[in-house]
Amino acid sequence: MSVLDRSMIFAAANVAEKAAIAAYDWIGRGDKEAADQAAVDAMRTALNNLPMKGRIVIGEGERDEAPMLYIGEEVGTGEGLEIDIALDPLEGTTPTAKGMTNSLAVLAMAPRGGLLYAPDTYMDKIAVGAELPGGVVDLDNSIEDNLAALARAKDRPVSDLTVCVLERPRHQEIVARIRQVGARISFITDGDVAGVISTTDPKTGIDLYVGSGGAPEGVLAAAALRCVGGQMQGRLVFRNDDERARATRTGITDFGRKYGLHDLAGGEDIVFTATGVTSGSLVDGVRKSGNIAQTHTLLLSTMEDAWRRMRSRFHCE
Ligand code: VTB
Repeated sequence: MSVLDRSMIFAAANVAEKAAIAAYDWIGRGDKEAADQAAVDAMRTALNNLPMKGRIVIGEGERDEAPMLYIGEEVGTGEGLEIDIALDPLEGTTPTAKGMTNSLAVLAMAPRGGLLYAPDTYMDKIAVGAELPGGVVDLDNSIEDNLAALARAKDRPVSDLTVCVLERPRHQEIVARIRQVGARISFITDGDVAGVISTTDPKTGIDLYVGSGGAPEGVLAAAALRCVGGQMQGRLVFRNDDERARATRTGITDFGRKYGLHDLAGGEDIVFTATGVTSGSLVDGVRKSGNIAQTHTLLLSTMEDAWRRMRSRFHCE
């Protein structure tokens, strides 16, 4: 029996849509802080209109550094279900500011306790799509072994596999090793939520996601994979004591823990929505003409066995 009902899927989508429309005004204007702030304000206003006892578990940061949508902030009208919310009002502030592709307004919801309360640190991640044998890849195996196992499971040569990797100097070694065994790499400049999800969508051609990105983005991606199938593992990466202290504050005691998909997003009912700000592999960006805005949103949930994309039109002020 579901605790969440389907109206929650559309309610969540509406929150992401509002954030994306607000960020639209800042596309290509070189000001990523302003773009983020616009999305944050709009998302918070929309969340506060929802009939729920909402609590942010993945947000803009800790209370002392994020005036709005901080981790632990309560949102919603205060009536109704206790809901945990993971959000990234603007996943891809840089691509938005630079007028580049692949930026999203993202939101996941689950009844209380359904999403990992993760610190704002890095996370090593690995993910593959659905319909593969359980444990086909593993964070503790070498990239060479993971690619060989994935190639066997997909009955294709390693040279035919494509790995999505965030383009960062820290990934130099793994990139060299992927090239050494002959697989293709599809780099992304930002946006590893979309990168992870792309492994589950055959039209992207992505077979594997690897590398380290934000832990909050890891929880959001896991929420999406719970809805559409796929496998993911993550392990927090700590660069200093401040980051270890952040983890302690979120209740983490085992710093070396390998999180599986259900550890990251364990809720029985999960809703995930992402609206395009600029166009990308998952969804199209916002279009605006006069006072009409059009949005394109991915709506996923564990309550439905479907990939749903929705186009909406809004009258703006
Ligand atoms: C990723 C990516 C984000 O941060 O998590 C990345 O998904 C990790 O941080 O879109 P670095 O940029 O420090 O490598 C983003 O690029 C921005 O939040």
